[in-house]
Amino acid sequence: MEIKNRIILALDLQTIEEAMKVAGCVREHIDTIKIGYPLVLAEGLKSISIVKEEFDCKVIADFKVADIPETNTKIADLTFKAGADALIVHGFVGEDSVKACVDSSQKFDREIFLLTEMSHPGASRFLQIAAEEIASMGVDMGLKNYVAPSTKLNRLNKIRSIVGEDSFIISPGVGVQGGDPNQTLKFANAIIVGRSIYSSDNPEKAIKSIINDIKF
Ligand code: NUP
Repeated sequence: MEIKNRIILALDLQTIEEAMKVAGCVREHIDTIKIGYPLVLAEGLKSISIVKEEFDCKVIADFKVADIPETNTKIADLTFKAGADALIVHGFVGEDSVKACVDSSQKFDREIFLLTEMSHPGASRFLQIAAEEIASMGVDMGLKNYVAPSTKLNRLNKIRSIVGEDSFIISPGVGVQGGDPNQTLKFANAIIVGRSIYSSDNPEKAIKSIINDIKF
């Protein structure tokens, strides 16, 4: 996936009006928006097509899908039918559950991102232990897109070493959670940024300052 300025905007607002306002402020600088539960539970799945149509952007649905295969198929089918270009899927549920989402993505000619390890402190207790195996499972399944944390650079580096240089890693946790854009982009292909942009008084200034910080 090509991502302009290597920044994905996490649009975790809870009204479509606020979401459109923030995305409107930064529209020149991005072409990929991540939409997750906060906006979709508040405003519905139609948020995906509304954002896509207004900003002519790619949308990654961050639903961290983690159910049995049959339910995963339903979730993935509905998400792709709603217009999402890609879907974030948890790996810890195992190969059959992930494969259900892969099959759905292929049916709709879309993509999935495999979530290997998370960026928050609590993820160290359970998910970190399994993360390397989750990444290896993704490689065995032929997957090319991954999510790995910017807040734990050694872990991000480790995931990169498992999935290989030709895989595509997107990395959340930059900014408010403590991750550094430049350091993260040594190992990741793109960063995911939410609050540092949408909670700023001046979202455009905030994104420009991140872009200026990133050494291409
Ligand atoms: O490990 C993860 N950490 C994380 O923060 C996996 C995620 N998908 N996210 C998401 O990235 C999180 O739900 C939010 O949408 C975004 C980070 O937002 P912020 O911390 O920049 O506000």
